[in-house]
Amino acid sequence: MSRAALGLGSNKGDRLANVRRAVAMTRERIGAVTAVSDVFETPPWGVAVQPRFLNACLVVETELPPHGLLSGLKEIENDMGRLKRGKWGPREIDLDILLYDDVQMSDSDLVIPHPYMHERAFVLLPLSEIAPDWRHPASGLLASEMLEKNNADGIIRITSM
Ligand code: PH2
Ligand code: MG
Ligand code: MG
Repeated sequence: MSRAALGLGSNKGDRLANVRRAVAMTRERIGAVTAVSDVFETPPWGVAVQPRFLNACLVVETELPPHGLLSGLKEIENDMGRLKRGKWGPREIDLDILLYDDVQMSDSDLVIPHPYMHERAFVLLPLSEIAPDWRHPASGLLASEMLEKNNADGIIRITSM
């Protein structure tokens, strides 16, 4: 059994319903969800001119190997009506693998840990709540320590899951 930390984001449609539905589908298809963060509204990062996101993180226990997990998450995104749009543009739901045990891997489809997690407060703030002891396998830093190096301005806690 492995443990993965996932990041969830939505900035299109009923954002809160999308995030909640994605958690339910993760539970049905991926494995036991052992921790869920609060939901935060966050300013768009990367492509700045787009609607604000709702972001959250969860921890799931799964038998799926990294690429199997990635396929399962993409199926959830597709089944929730996500269309191929530009990189970093608006989406109904985005499900990203942040951490997978202490795995470090990189190929053309998948990079673990997530290559941008250390520079995204919208990931690090919810992650620090649910995985306070989980160190980034490359840097050795906790989410809370990575968060200190980032600007969390404009991030608002909206609700619990
Ligand atoms: N996801 C992106 C690009 N920018 N900004 C915020 N605030 N939240 C996201 O989830 C997000 C983003 C690409 O996946
Ligand atoms: Mg993403
Ligand atoms: Mg993604």
